[in-house]
Amino acid sequence: MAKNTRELRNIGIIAHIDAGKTTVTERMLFYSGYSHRIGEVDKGTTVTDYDPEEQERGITIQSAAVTFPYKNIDVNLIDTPGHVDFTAEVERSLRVLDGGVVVFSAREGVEAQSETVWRQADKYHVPRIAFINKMDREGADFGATVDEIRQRLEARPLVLTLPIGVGPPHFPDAFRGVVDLVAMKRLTFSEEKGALVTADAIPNDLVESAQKWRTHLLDELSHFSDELIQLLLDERPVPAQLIRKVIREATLHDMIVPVFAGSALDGIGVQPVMDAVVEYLPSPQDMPPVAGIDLSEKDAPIERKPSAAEPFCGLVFKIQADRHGDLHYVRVYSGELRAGTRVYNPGKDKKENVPQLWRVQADHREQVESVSAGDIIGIVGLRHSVTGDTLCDAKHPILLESITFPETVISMAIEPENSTERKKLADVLDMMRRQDPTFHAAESEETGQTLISGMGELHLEVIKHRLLREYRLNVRVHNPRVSYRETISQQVETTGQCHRTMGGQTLCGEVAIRLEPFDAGAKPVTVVAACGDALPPELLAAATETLQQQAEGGGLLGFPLMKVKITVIGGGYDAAHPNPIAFRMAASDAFNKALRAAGIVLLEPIMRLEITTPEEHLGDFVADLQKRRATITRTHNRGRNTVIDAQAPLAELFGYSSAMRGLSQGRATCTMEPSSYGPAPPEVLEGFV
Ligand SMILES: Nc1nc2c(ncn2[C@@H]2O[C@H](COP(=O)(O)OP(=O)(O)OP(=O)(O)O)[C@@H](O)[C@H]2O)c(=O)[nH]1
Ligand SMILES: [Mg+2]
Repeated sequence: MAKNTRELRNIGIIAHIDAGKTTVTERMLFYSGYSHRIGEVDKGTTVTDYDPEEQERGITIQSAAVTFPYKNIDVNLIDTPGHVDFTAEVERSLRVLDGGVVVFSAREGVEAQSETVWRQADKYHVPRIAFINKMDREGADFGATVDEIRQRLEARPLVLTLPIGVGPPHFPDAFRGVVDLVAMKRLTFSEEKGALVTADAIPNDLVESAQKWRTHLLDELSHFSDELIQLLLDERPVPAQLIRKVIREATLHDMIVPVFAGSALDGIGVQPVMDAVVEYLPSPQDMPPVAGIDLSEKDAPIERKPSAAEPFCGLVFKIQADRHGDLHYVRVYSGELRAGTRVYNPGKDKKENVPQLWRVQADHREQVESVSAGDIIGIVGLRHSVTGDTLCDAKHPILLESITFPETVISMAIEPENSTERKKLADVLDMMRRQDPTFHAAESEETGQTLISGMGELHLEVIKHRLLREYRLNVRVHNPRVSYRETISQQVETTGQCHRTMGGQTLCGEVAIRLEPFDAGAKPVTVVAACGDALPPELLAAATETLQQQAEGGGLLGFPLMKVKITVIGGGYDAAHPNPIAFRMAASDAFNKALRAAGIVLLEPIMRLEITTPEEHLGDFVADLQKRRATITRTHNRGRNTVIDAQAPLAELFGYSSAMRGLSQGRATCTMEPSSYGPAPPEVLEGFV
């Protein structure tokens, strides 16, 4: 356990799919002494890709946490998936981590998904370092990748290790080591998988280029330190210690991105990245206080410093279910958390027991008694809390901002064979839903089918496999289709009434609402009140709660509503017998009338596509995209390839990967990610009404 939060790093490894995150993680675990055997993604033997589905596919699906010691520092590391269908794993990891290692493939450079994860890290202000991997591949280009980091990601890359050679071992000038531009030494990596680092003099033929890069490094750093400028002006030597101090400061403030070169597969250049994690990425104590709202003080803003002396608060960012029960991963922001105590979940207004704390090591865990501010821990035994919930000291309540996840875009119907299977299916889906906030499942009483929804074809395919193979359920699985949404075409105002006698009691109430298109809220449906003091608070609360529930129940076609706002603008009640039930009925009546009057707009998911193809296939791609109702936003050249940026409805993109391979004889690549929801063509709407 960490003795002091200065001696802790919480970092994530993020990147485009296949850039080498899991391989880098595996090397780090080996060099730190955490594992004694080195695993390979291609053999399904890595620590963090421990799930059979991951081992079979050779990709990471769920983020995995490991803690390893390195140079007296405890590193909590999360290896995230690169595939866009699992982007929620990246989002929630970045929300709770203090620093990131972004991996690039020197052959492919900055790819579409590299850009997405970079922007996610920007959103959470996560300081990061970059590792340009796969320098051993033919066609690897370190300089071009650094330029792309500068241009495409609008970052300020600062090269700290320079590759020596490029390409596979049998090449005459194979990639074989790096020049450390801070210490001005050559580093070579020998013994098992490069575990032994040797630093010696830079060979003569490299001195000139190393000097050039070093000068550039010092120039860049001089923007951040007067002391360094002075030494440069006086033409005095700049001590490595000062360079490291300035790099650290500038990295912590997100002003620069230190860049390293290497090949994780061959074990070259990874230890300098580990040193940089320790040296340049923030400890929890370097982080600003976490901000939340004080529920006991009329929602006033409040902060908690990353100190054990403060009252406890933390955020649940992930739930993993297995045979031992749910494991809730919590980032502790302040105070101390002890096993056997009680905490408060302010969002749900529930007390929770914390029976056990576990430090999670990929697929195995160790029990601990307590953890302090800055740490990441697993709790077994929470009953009410879900991902995004705050946990805190009941006497000092604070509510932290939750984590938002994207809307699902694709659905698939599944039918259990019989009622025993139906019950089993419901339990399994319930567990999957707890673990994965981007997975939804809803049972339709009419059809007896269960509709599951997720982020993409791969996401649903993995779920389908789990149901059939891991849980051995007897279910029939239909083909995937897109997830539609509904919105409204115009603003309307309606009044709903309730005049009834029930059990001898007269229920009287009237609620006036405005229903309008609204595209600014973080939530799909926003419900607010704007009727001054016209209604007593308990009646108003009854009306707004009903409206929220009604809206969540879906629109006229039964699809979830989005981009709408409902405002309670007035109402009337019997002052002698104010009755919330009457108000609920009146609100529901107003909502139904409004929905009918406002007109249906059916929305379909639109994807952002980036296709990289050799130029000669450009025409075929453009013609094919036009048939798919796509809008091409840009085409431009990158290296020898042409890149097409486009937007197209997901409904037209099923099986696109194989169509794309056909169009280019397997030479093009494509990434797609959900971008927005747009109006579906009239014939699709007609099919539903
Ligand atoms: N030549 C070469 N191959 C590498 C290197 N690093 C990783 N690979 C290979 O690239 C493939 C992907 O590596 P992973 O480590 O699984 O990549 P990842 O970023 O974790 O992938 P996802 O988790 O699926 O996004 C595997 O076949 C690795 O063996 C490298 O430095 N050089
Ligand atoms: Mg991986």
